[in-house]
Amino acid sequence: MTEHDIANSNRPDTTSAAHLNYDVIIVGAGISGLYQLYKLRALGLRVRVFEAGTGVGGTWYWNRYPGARFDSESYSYGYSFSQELLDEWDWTEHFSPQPQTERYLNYMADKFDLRPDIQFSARVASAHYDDDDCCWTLTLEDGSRHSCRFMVAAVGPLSAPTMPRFDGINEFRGISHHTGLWPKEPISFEGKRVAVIGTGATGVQTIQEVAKTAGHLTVFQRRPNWCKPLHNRPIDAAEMTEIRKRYPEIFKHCKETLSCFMHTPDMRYTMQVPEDEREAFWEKLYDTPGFGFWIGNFRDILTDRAANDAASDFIARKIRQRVDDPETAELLIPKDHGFGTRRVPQETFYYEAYNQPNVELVSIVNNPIERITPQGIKTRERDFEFDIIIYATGFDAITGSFDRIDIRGMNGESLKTKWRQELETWLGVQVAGFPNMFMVMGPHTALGNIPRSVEYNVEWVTDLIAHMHENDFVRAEARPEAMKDWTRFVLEKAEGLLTNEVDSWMTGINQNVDGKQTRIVARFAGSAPAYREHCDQVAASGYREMRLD
Ligand code: NA7
Repeated sequence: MTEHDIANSNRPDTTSAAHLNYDVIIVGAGISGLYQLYKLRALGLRVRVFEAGTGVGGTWYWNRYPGARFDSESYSYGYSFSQELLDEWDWTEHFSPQPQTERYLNYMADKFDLRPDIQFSARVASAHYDDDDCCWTLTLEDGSRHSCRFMVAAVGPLSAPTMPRFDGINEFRGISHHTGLWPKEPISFEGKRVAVIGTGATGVQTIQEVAKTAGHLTVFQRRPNWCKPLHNRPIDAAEMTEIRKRYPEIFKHCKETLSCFMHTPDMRYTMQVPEDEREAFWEKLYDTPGFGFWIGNFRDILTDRAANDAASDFIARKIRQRVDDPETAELLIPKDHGFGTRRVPQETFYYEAYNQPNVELVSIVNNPIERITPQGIKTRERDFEFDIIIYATGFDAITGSFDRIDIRGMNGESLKTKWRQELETWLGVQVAGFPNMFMVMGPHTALGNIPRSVEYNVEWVTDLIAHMHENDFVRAEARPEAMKDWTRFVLEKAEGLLTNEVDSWMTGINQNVDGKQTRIVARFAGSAPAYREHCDQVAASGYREMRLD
């Protein structure tokens, strides 16, 4: 008998989960949580979802700010698992606006009758693991406790909104909201004095929309981002019929591309392509809908400095052409990082908005915001009065939504504390020391076109849980050495990327959150096919990188 066997022989019988409230608890009813529920219920398991919002949709429930929409082609973003769903749902725009996406996710939830297993307005405060019973107990903010064998954290990589740390935020007498906590009731900007703080992907979508009707819009910009045109357009019934026919081809293609988008890099090296040919290629990409200029560009624009400088220069020239006032144009051109090294916002007449008389750009680099006043915003140089302040200030990304739950594994170890010391995962799915906890879209996983990665992650976790169920296993934990190996592999795959040299949510930086000031490798930067291949091998080997008891 090994030490482990002896320890196990003294344990209570844990093979039955009958004394537990559920077999599996899923945290979050976004794209991941909904699909995870659907899959696990099909195994005949007792599954419960706890969702903080009052409805399904996750990101697409909370982010109902003006102008919110996909940056991925709608038909590459929807679920691919159900032919019926594909047959029944019509996308009406190439890049779906938030209200339609929220309707889509509600339609999916209703079609598969998922709601009875989802508890809404249920924010999970803590999740503690008990190794004697191989189970998790989750405590909700209302104090209720719920036990389960397995916990799936489907909490989203961008779902912990962060506010700036300005004094006086609560003293403002007008309306103010973070974009990620936008209210359901519509807000009119007609004739109003509006401020937007933040110019990331969210800020850009918000600004171009609010500029249409605001009496006066003031944009407070710390660092500009490199944006490219989205080129959205409606999809009519005939085009939708054509798209529907192409679904198998679209999903097959997404499966083969590096990050599951419909765009794939051009395998030429930038500086080896003659300048006129390069320019023509970039003109074409600039006119192409979606992320083409970022993801479908020459293979080396995110690794080779000269290539990146040339691509950046192309976009800078576009900004100068599109913005009338040369000083404003220069403020909108990033000087501290190259194109694509931060998430590229996609825009629709964003730059032209600054040509409107009702829109003003205020750079807060040398003129920082000092405080929020009851009337508006005070910068070092000026007092502004507003009716509405919009905080487009981003998220405590990737690990933030985990940090907000007091997750404790073996011996009461805190996941937050562990990750502050070193971000380690196994396949982005598990963490050694936290048995029976699985993550969908956790750190170190391949993010890319999110639903494509979600479907893979969910199916992989489902297969693992099914395998455990079939074999009467009650405890699954990644081996510590496997976690070290995976983490090392993730770091290796990120080597040489210019992205690593830049502060952004993608490198784990958030100046508004304590302890998030050091850059980390938060995502798996290798290809999605490589990620899947690795995970498939693990499963095919009978999960040898895990200890299954
Ligand atoms: P981002 O991309 O993190 O952008 C946040 C923006 O807010 C960015 O411009 C920040 O400036 C600005 N910010 C944050 N804190 C402050 C303070 N304290 N003062 C002034 N400005 C501030 O978040 P998004 O919501 O736009 O996008 C997140 C992702 O969600 C997006 O990439 C999509 O994948 C979906 P900074 O650049 O830090 O100088």
